Amino acid sequence: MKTCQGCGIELQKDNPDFPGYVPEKVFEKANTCMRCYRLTHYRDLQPSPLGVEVYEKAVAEAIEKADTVFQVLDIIDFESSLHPEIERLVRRKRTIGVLTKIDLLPQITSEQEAIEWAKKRLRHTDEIVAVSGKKGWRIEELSNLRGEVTAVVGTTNCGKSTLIKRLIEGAEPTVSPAAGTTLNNLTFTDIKGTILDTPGLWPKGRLLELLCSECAASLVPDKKIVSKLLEVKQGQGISLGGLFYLKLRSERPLVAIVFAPETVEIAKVSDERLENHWQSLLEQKKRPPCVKCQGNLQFEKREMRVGQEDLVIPGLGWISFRHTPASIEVIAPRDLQLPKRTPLVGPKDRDKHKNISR
Ligand SMILES: Nc1nc2c(ncn2[C@@H]2O[C@H](COP(=O)(O)OP(=O)(O)O)[C@@H](O)[C@H]2O)c(=O)[nH]1
Ligand SMILES: [Mg+2]
Ligand SMILES: [Zn+2]
Ligand SMILES: [Zn+2]
Repeated sequence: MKTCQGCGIELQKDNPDFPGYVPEKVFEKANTCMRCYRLTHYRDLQPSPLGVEVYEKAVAEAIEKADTVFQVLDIIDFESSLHPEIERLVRRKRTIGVLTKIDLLPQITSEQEAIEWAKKRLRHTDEIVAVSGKKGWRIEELSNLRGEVTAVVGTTNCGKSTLIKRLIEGAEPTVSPAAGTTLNNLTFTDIKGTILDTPGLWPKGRLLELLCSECAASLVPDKKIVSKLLEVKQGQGISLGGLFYLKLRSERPLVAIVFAPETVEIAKVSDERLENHWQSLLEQKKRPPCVKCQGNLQFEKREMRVGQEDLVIPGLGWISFRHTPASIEVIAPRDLQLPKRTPLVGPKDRDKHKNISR
C-alpha cells in the first residue's frame, strides 16, 4: 500500500473525488496526493474530506502506540486546543504540553508567564514547554523530551505538522492554514526514535468551523496578534470584523483591550451604525465573513456580565477589560462559544497600553 507522505492517506488513481487521488500517469512517481500538492503549491484550501470518527480513531491509535505524547496547544487559541477527547486519551501516558505559536503572542507576555498560566489549566501534563514551530524557537529543548515513540496530538491547525518538520530532518508533512490537512497518522523516524503526526481533532464552537475555508484561513494569524485599547461609553460598542459586536449596557465607561489577528478590523461603532458598518465591510470584500458565510451564519444577541477575566472568542481572539464589572450585550454567531478565563496577558502588562483611542 502506498500512502501520501503529506497527509497519510492511502493513494489511489481511481476516483478524483475521493481522498488520496493521484492521476494515473504520475501514480508511479508520486509520493503525495493531489490534495496535498494543491494545498502546498497553490494554497488551494480544500476542505477536509473525512469524518470525525476516522480522525479520533487515528489519534487514539497513535497515543496507544506511543510512550510519550506531545499535546500541542495553540497559545493564541488555547480554549479550542483543549479538546476533551485528547485530555481523556493522554491521562495514562507521559504527556508534554507544547504551547506553540509563541511568536504570535504580544511581546509583553513572556514565555514563562505563558507556561505558568497554562500549568493551572492542564491537569495531565508532566511538563510544559513554549515553542514556535515556525521560528524554530526552543525546538532543541522539546526534542530532548522525545520518547522512543512520540505521538504529536492536538486540535486542527494548532501547529502539529509545523513542529514535526522542525523535529525530524527531512520530514515533509503538508502544512496549511486549512483545517483538517493531515488525514491519517504519519510515521517519521530518525536516530532518536519515531514521531507520529496525527490528524487534528475538531474543537466545538470555534469560528473557523463556522466559516468557509477561505474565511477560516484568513483568521489563522500570520504575524503577531495585535492589541487595541478602546474606551466605550454606555450604548457604544466594539466591532470585530463582521463577526462579533459588543455593546456596553452599564453606566460606567468600560475599557476593553482587544487581541486579534491583524486581518480582523477592530472598530468602535455605535449600534445604530452597526448594520451599515458590516454591510460596508462586505462590499469592500474585507473578510471574514464573505457574502456566502454571512448568509450561512445565524447571529444572536446575548446578555453578559464581564469582570477581570478575558472574554474568549475562539478562533478570533480575546478581550480583556478594565473598569469592571460591566453589563454588555453581544451579537455573535449562534454556535460560537464565548468562554471566560484568567487573563493571559497580566494587568501589569495591559497598563503598558498608552494610547486610548476615543
Ligand atoms: N506564527 C506561527 N504560525 C504557526 C506556527 N505553527 C504553525 N503555524 C501556522 O498555523 C497553521 C497550521 O499549522 P499546521 O502545522 O498545518 O497545523 P496542524 O493542523 O496542527 O498540523 C499554518 O498556517 C502554519 O503556518 C508557529 O509556531 N507560529
Ligand atoms: Mg497537520
Ligand atoms: Zn496527501
Ligand atoms: Zn467565507
